[in-house]
Amino acid sequence: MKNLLFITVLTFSFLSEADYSTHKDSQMLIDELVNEHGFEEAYVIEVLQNAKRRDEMLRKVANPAEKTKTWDDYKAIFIKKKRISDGKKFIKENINTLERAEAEFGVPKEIITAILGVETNFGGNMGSFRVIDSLTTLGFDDPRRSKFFRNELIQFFLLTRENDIDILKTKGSYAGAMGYSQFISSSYRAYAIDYDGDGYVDLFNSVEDAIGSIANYLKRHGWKKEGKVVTKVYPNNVRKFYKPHKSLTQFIPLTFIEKGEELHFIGDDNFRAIARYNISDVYAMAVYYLAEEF
Ligand SMILES: [Ca+2]
Repeated sequence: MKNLLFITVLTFSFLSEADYSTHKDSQMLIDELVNEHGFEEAYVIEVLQNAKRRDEMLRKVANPAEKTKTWDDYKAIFIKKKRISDGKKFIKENINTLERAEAEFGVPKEIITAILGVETNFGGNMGSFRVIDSLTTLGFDDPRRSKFFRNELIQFFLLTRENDIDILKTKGSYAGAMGYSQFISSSYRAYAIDYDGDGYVDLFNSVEDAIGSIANYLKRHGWKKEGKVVTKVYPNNVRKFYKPHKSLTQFIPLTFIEKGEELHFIGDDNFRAIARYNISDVYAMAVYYLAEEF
């Protein structure tokens, strides 16, 4: 009897600690979902009760690969023989959809494919964390970006309602990015499109929807059809040696240390568009390098 009571108390304290419906900041979120978006209060509370705090997400979000790895290390992860051959295969298998997206949005099939390669290995790894756990953990307990993630949590409630997906079962990256193209909830709602014509936007099961959505995302973030991603330049008089194309509005000096050598580039509108996908220069550069391999 004594033991049983002990176990009960332990379980209770574990649950109450992990229960996001009673977190000090939860009432604000519940009020917003109920008053502004018309959710049932009991539903929101039940979802938050079922969300679990995962401390590893707090650690991961504080130390993303883009920040902790050198360019050489980062490049070695993404520019690999296997990923290059998988990408070439992907292009062959999806050539019609890729060419349709290229014609409609002006984004080359190689760039769309490279993003899919870097994000999920062409759908092979879409993330194994429950999105509800990521977004509650980061939204309530991340010291730096809780406001951003709490907004994503609201967007996730809306997305799951609109698309009729299970809020407790949906999986994604540690930061709540989902599907083939790893869209966070706000991007999913704003930029994902139906591209296989079934009338439903499905980044989890439709490669075609993912291809169209990536192209749409890049176009909406400034991709220029005839533009460049980067131009290699030499350190002195960068501006003098660089001949910008007509539509250039961005001029982003970039330096990458590659095997001990300093390389200089000017990033263009299209570099900026890729970097909007994942706010990081090394990410955009890896996508560019991988696309060049196709
Ligand atoms: Ca669809």
